[in-house]
Amino acid sequence: ESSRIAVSIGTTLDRFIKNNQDQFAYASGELSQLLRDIALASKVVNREVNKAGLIDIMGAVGSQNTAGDDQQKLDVLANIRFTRALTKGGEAGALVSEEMDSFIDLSNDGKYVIAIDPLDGSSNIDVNVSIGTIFSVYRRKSPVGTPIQEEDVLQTGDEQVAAGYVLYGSSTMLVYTTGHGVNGFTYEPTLGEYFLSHPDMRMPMDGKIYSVNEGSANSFSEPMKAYLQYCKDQRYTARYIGSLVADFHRNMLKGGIYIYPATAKDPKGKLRLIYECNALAFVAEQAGGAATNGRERILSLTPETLHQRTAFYVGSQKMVEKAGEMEEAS
Ligand code: P6P
Repeated sequence: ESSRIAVSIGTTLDRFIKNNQDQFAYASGELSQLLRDIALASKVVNREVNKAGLIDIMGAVGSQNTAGDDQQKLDVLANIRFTRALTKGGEAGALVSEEMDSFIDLSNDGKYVIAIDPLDGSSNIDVNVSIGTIFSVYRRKSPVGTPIQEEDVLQTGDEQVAAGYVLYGSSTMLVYTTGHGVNGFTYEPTLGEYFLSHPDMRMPMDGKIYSVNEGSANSFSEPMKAYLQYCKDQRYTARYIGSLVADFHRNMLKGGIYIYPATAKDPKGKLRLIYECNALAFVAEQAGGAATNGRERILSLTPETLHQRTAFYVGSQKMVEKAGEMEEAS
């Protein structure tokens, strides 16, 4: 049972971080500063996301990222904002981002490696659907002051010291864990502060919501087709926003399972292990949920490459277990 940390509704994020600093790994203050730097960047991105329709930053910018997705201008802007905040903050020694082909060695004394998807679900920007930032924090393995090594950026999810997401939705929320449970903060833009609104978040052990893009169902594996049929036989509700952070957050609060399985188009799954699945898997497990690739625990997977993809089953423990049983039975 992870030790519950000091919480009181209405605490600001800054106060919360300060009150619980001794709970963080290596209680040295750097991780606290890192979390503040991430929160700061999210405030800047939030302002731009909320104005997306007003200033000419809509639509694709013409370039593509490693995933081959058209880079929407906000994608590029968000990457710049987070990269700049984390570089200036000085606590990050290296950055891995969906928007950058290789990792960036910041050549400083930063003890941490940040893996980030600065703006996930950006195809939803133009249609005003919620989008999100996903981040993951590791302690670098190689000595500070030496060049960043592959071992620093290809760590298993279990090595994370912090992870979380920002959801730019009807309200903007920052949800994160440092391995002592999960806490959610809601942003008050007129004050520029995040306030603790969801202390000690727990994902319901079971649920009745499944989030899958059934448009790809013809190419699902037999066990995946069987699980989908099981959900229908149980009269579960289908909810698929097409924005991972939004679907994940709803399941965190209401219970449910999000699945992006292997498909013909993405035989290894579409989502990225290092800066999407590991972060959300850490949050899910810390809230009592589960995350697998259908068979194995996400946080145990050893990454081989920076942008590698994985099938992703995440949500209420009993739902992920059931889907896994059907995989095993195949
Ligand atoms: P599909 C958005 O591009 C994203 O990375 C996730 O946010 C979302 O859940 C998924 O891909 C949607 O993919 O293939 O269902 O459109």
